[in-house]
Amino acid sequence: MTDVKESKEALVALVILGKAIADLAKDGLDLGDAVSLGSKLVSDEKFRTALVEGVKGLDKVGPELKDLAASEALELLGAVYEALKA
Ligand SMILES: [Ca+2]
Ligand SMILES: [Ca+2]
Repeated sequence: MTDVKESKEALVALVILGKAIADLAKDGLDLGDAVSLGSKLVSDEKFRTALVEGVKGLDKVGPELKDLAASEALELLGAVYEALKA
């Protein structure tokens, strides 16, 4: 019996990272954006924690998704939606 904790954290981290990069890329990507992302990692604890949690336990994502129940799929979708909205 597994849950979807690690899958959820990994998905949320992807969404958060994607959003941050999309934001930086709005005016084109340059070296300054890499610096901005680095300083966001240092200064934004929530951002950093989300990414760290997303990477931790990545090995459990496969098994979690293997026996994904419908309710768990919904839970993942909900988490992605919340992360997109935030
Ligand atoms: Ca930019
Ligand atoms: Ca995790």
